[in-house]
Amino acid sequence: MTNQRSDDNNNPLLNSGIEYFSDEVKRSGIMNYRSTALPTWCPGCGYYGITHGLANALKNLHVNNNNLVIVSGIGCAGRYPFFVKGYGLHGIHGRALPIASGIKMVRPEFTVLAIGGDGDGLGIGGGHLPHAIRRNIDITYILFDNAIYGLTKGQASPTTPFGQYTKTTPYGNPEKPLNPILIGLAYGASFVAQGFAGFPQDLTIVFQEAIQHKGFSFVVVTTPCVTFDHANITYQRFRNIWKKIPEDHDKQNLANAMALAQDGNYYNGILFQDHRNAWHDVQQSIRKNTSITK
Ligand SMILES: Cc1ncc(C[n+]2csc(CCOP(=O)(O)OP(=O)(O)O)c2C)c(N)n1
Ligand code: SF4
Repeated sequence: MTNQRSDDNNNPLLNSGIEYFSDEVKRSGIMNYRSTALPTWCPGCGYYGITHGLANALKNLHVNNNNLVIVSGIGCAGRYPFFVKGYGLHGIHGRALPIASGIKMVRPEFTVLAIGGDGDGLGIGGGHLPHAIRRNIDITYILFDNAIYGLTKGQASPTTPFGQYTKTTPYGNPEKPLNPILIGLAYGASFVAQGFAGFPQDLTIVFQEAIQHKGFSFVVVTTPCVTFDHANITYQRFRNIWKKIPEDHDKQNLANAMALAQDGNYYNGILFQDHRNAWHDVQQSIRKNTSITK
């Protein structure tokens, strides 16, 4: 596999001689998980922080690039597979989860990540989330939650706060937003975590745990859309409101995780983890003709 993309020859920045990646980044080994394609995201977009956090996690886990598959839907977040050194599938809007599930079902040895924005994953693709979760298929789903439709230039999304002004809500959003963490917990995800794009080091830890978890891992990353949202998710507003998960929080206690998800705070880290059988374990037990165990 090569991390040189065929369209690199036409990339003006790469051909300009400007060093895009610092020596420190190059020495860190992180470039083994970054393609040479340069992101087309707006300068300052939270997606850069997520990219850094995830590349670091893949590096720390020594994930084999030849076994790495990133599946995305459509949106600014959907461009993600272009920037990772591994196999990538930029799919259709809202369909990252069924595609990723299918890949993992037939190639269980692959590390499969599904990526998508809040519109992709909770709007048009919202019907797929409960089914991927209830199958407990061993993939990691990272929801890039900027509470806006970025690619289509700033319409309200399923997580836009009540009252927020957007292109489609000129008098303020009249609808209540979804709470993705609570949804993940209520559907029964075996791993639910959250983080902030402005804290890439913390994201690395969460992503590592999510990828290592055997079963469906749901990671919600709150991330600023610096171009179309100047009021809600901004670095200035969000940097100081994140809280550490209380030390006495029991990750296996669903009711406590649900309480944290609804108390109005943002908690950085893993809220819930349940070590139950993943989809492939159940399949294996069926193949062995033994009874299905929970
Ligand atoms: C079937 C279909 N409907 C609508 C669109 C238009 N569309 C493209 S991206 C997008 C929203 C993306 O928002 P989000 O998933 O939040 O991702 P972001 O761009 O913010 O990363 C929409 C509505 C489309 N491409 N395909
Ligand atoms: S429009 Fe928003 S989400 Fe899309 S790249 Fe720009 S800042 Fe990021």
